[in-house]
Amino acid sequence: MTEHTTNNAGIPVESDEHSLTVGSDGPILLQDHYLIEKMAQFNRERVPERVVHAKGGGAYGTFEVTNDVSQFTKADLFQPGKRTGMLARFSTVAGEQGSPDTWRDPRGFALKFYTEHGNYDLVGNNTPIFFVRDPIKFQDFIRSQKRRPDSGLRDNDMQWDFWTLSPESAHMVTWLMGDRGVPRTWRHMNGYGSHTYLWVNGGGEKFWVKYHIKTDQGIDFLTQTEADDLAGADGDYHRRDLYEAIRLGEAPSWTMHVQVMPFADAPDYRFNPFDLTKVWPHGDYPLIEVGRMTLDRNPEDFFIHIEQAAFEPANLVPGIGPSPDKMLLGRLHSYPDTHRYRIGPNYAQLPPNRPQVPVRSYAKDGPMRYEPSHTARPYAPNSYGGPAADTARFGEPAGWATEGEMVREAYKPRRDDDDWGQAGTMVRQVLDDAARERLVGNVSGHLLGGVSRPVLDRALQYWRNIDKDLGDRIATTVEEGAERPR
Ligand code: HDE
Repeated sequence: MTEHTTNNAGIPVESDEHSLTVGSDGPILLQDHYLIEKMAQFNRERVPERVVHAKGGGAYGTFEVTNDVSQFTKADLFQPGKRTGMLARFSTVAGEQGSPDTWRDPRGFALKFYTEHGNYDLVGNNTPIFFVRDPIKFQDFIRSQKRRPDSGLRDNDMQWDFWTLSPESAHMVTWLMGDRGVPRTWRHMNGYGSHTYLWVNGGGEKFWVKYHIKTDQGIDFLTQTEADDLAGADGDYHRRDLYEAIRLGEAPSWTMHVQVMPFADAPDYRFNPFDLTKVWPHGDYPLIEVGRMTLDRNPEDFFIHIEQAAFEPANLVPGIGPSPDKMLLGRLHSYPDTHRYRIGPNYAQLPPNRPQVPVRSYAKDGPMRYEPSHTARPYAPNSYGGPAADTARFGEPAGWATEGEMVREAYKPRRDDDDWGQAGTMVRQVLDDAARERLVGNVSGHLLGGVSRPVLDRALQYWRNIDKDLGDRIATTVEEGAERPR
């Protein structure tokens, strides 16, 4: 039997289809509380979309440890034999809520682990690097990828203008314009923590780590033509793929590895280990397996669990800390700030965000709060049995020593630090001939999509700086393309 409709207060409604009127042709009555509730609720259905990473999808799953890394970290989720519930959200960066999943863009790879010491969030991308290395440039970078204030259109000229004026972007742009710039599905891409993080073991020893979360489905990509076709045929291609795979019982999995750098290596390493535009070559620091994450549960309600999911790099649990990466330090502030604006100050109480351990914080009240306070008195310290910080167990901050004058300066370049070197190595040593060919095609196609001089000249020089031969080939292809009637 069909259950009866109620209003939001649980009161049975009189009709799903007819407003309350005076006679069937008559005016609508203000006392039709249900009609007004429906209209009002509808007007408030949206929360603001994420300012970046607006379009995405995700699922719940489990992380299980498969290798003993307790010598490097005491974090409870990485101890031998441990299984921890988790949530993952994948996304594009620049597109809006309804934008096609197959636009060329980095993909967000955001993970939330519900550990015994609260939520650990590892908010990464499908790239081990990023476009800029100082958080003060992030807003400008994102605006150059989004829409023009005058026309409301995206604009390749704007993108290349920013990139070529910010040569530190070269490594990431090479990645983006290559095959990995459009993964076949979210299941067929790797995730990376991208930043360097600090790990601390039970004896207080410190290590620098980088996370690599490798797909067990194998890396696969879409060509530009396939991606363009799909953008028209099925804008939700990636969201659909993940949902359907899990619905059909084909739970995707990824194997997490870390590169571990001894704490004392950082000052003399040949690349600045905290520069987000650089990788650590695996020959220097090999991958060490940690565990496997499997996503096997679709959210029961997309809005509640995915749209209101709030990831924040500041959610670091005992045994894990930040590094001096300026981008990471900037992010520690930015995410909770956007959640308070986008979802509301009590976002941490919502189902995807609430920890699976008791919350005993002294926070209280505010819009939409519904979990009672467990602090006996609303202040600390108090004499009535309220929680008290256990500094003996948790008092040691996971940090590092530092000193110096206040300055506004770039990182000091190291032996092998420059903006072009690692991008060139990728072109020459990681890509094969066919992948290089596709890279030339992708870049020249993009440059032919409305990039004008002098930005175009700078872009051709940018590619020659990365690799002379590749840059020449791009220049030739662009010149030939420009002569062809379009
Ligand atoms: Fe983000 N980023 N970001 N970001 N980011 C957001 O947070 C920001 C950066 C990443 O699925 C926002 O909730 C700043 C790097 C992912 O919900 C915002 C800086 C990396 C997601 C924000 C960066 C990321 C976000 C927008 C420069 C990879 C989606 C809405 C310092 C390592 C998470 C929101 C999800 C989302 C700020 C740079 C990854 C505005 C200021 C680098 C995966 O707070």
